[in-house]
Amino acid sequence: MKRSLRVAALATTLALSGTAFAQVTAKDPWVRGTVGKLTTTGAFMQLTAATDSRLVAAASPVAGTVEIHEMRMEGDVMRMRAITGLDLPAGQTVELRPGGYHVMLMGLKKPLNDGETVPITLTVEARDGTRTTIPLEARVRGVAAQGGGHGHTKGGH
Ligand SMILES: [Cu+2]
Repeated sequence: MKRSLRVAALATTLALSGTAFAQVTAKDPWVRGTVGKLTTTGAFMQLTAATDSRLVAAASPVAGTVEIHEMRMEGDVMRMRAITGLDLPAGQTVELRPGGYHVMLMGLKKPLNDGETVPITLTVEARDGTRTTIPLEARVRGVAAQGGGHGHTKGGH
C-alpha cells in the first residue's frame, strides 16, 4: 500500500516530462481522524525531493481550506501559523508530523474516521518555477488528541 502510493506519486511527476520538474516522493501520508464537531485536522507525511523544490500548496476535496502550517514556540505557547511554502532540499527527507510542519485541513465537510482515506493534492515548485501536482491518498489514523495534540504517535504503527 505505502509502496504503491510512492510509485503513483513518482509516476505522476515523471509523466509531466520536463527538464526540471519537481520530483518528490511522499511517504506514509496520513491524516488524524476527527470526532464530533471538530472541523480541523492535520495531514502528515515524509517528503523527499530529488531536486531542490518547495511545497507551495495543498488541496483536498474533504476540506474547505487547506494550508501549509508550521508550529513554533511563542513564549511558552506552541502556536501554528500558515506559511507560504516549505523548502524541500534535494535528497533530504522533510518530515511533516504532529508538533511540526503539517498540512492543515480546515472546514472539513464531514468527520474523518479511522481507516478511511483522504485524497490530498500537493503542489510542488522546482527551482525554475515549474509546478507539479502530486496526488496522495492519506490514511486516516487515530483521533484528535485530547488537550493539544503533542506527543501523538509518529510514524510506525
Ligand atoms: Cu495547523
